[in-house]
Amino acid sequence: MLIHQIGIGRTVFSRCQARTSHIKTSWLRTLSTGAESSRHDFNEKARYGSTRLVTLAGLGAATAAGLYYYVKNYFPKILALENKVEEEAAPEREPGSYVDGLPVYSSNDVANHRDETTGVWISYKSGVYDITSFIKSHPGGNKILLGAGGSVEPFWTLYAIHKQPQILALMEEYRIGNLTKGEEHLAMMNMDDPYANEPQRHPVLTIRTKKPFNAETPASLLVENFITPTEIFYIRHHFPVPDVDLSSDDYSIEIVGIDEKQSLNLNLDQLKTVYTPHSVTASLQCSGNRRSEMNRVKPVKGLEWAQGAMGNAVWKGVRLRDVLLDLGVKDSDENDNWHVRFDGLDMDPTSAPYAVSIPLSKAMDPRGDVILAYEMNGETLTRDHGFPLRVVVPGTTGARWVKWLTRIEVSKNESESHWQQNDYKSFNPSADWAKVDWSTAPAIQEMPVTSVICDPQDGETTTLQDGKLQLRGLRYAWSGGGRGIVRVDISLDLGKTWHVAELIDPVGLNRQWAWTRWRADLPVAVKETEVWVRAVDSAYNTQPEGMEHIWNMRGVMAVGYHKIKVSVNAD
Ligand SMILES: Nc1nc2c(c(=O)[nH]1)N[C@H]1C(S)=C(S)[C@@H](COP(=O)(O)O)O[C@H]1N2
Ligand SMILES: [Mo]
Repeated sequence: MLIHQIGIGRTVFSRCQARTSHIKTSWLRTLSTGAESSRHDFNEKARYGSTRLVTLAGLGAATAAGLYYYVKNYFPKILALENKVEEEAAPEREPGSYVDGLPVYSSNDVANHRDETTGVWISYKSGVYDITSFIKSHPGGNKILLGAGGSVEPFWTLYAIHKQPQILALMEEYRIGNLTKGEEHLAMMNMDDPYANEPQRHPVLTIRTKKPFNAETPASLLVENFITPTEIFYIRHHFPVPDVDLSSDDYSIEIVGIDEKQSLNLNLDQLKTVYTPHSVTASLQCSGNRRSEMNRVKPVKGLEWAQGAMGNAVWKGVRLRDVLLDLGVKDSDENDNWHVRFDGLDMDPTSAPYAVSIPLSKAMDPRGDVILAYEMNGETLTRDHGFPLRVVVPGTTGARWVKWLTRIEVSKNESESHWQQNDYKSFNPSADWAKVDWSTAPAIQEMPVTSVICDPQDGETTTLQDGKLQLRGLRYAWSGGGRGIVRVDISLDLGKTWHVAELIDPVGLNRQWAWTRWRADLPVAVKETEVWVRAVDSAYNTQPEGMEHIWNMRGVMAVGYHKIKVSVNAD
């Protein structure tokens, strides 16, 4: 079944639109004016300011989802300051609740207070807040007024996970009144839903979150095919999906080198005609794949992926190496420690685009197969997978495969983005979220070896065939860095004895970007059995036995043996 995308006309969240003047949504317009430039000084102040200023910066940003950025980056700090914050906090009551005796304002009244001359008001549920005094005390604060005159809720429905009770309690300090009863909803309607123009998705996907959309392929379908059909391929978004209109001249890819003279600006047609196409079959896996198994050891922070945040596809595009050579990047070991940064068109509400980087040496490696892809499985990329262009970084974790690619920059430093610096890293199992220094761990690039049994499923009852348990059809093994799978081992007796599985797909030792499916038919004499699987890659790396000792607070690289329990029916 093929899904046809439906375009609903309205485009949100697209930076190419923000660049031209096609912006239609009110809050996006606000975002594009100044939000970007203020982000840095806001951050600086938050970092170096007093407790109070940090707190206030958070509140100022709360006028929109600048709060989101704040919370995300300074969450550990907020936790550390929690006690302090509580001392300072306003009257204890349910934030946003109706408070008897306070004046009542309509959503129109709130909308008429958008700047310093009128005063700056915002609403949250039934609460009306005047945050003008904060703006005045915070130089440059007016620039971060993203949602002035409206409800902050639409921003928080976007990033519900970041709605922090501490911030909500603080807002009550600025409480001036109640919103006219029945208008809470209206206030929200003043904002456009940035998720109004999402593509349609295949109903078989298991949804983890709707906004942003995150969904995985059910294990039972996952590896029925060596190449995962596009319409059931897992989807991992941080934000709403950009909608790029190639018929307008808005879309281009900016490519900049280390010195100012090095710069290229290409549209998609130019990219396709100037460079030789190159295809690569490569598996894409999210750093958080199998996180739910790790979560069972002890809760971790992140989407609860089972085994389906991975797929295998044929990607076609042009070699990034060719483009970079054209730009003037030297094919030499002088720049081995440099990086290539990628920006997507999707952005957080402070206009920070989704951005990450990879080592330049990977991009320049003629055998690294890094491509700027415009096709997936023989068809134009779908919006969910990055239309019109995404980077494909074989052997490297999914987070680096930037979708809706709009900017590439060669740099001596890694991307400064949140996703490069403060996410997608792993720590010691005892590391504590509130105290951890993210700069001490490198960003995940190549992933370790992993393997999975998809059929039968954990807890399933299965029927023996000729007295044998069939682990057939649906399982995969894969390793990062192009290391092929050389062996898959299965144990039915908790590791006392091991069987060797048969590898189904052709396997190379190196430059093996695709997964390898395997099969095993094993005799079982008992009714209940626990099946363990582990893979060995071409460097003889194998998986750790359990998730316990690789447990990390973010739940990334959950690559312990896959263990399932199955009951067997006598045949
Ligand atoms: N621009 C952009 N690129 C992105 C992301 C994103 O949110 N925005 N998510 C990343 C992550 S974490 C993963 S795992 C993969 C998922 O790719 P897919 O949705 O095509 O499966 O895209 C990566 N590229
Ligand atoms: Mo991911």
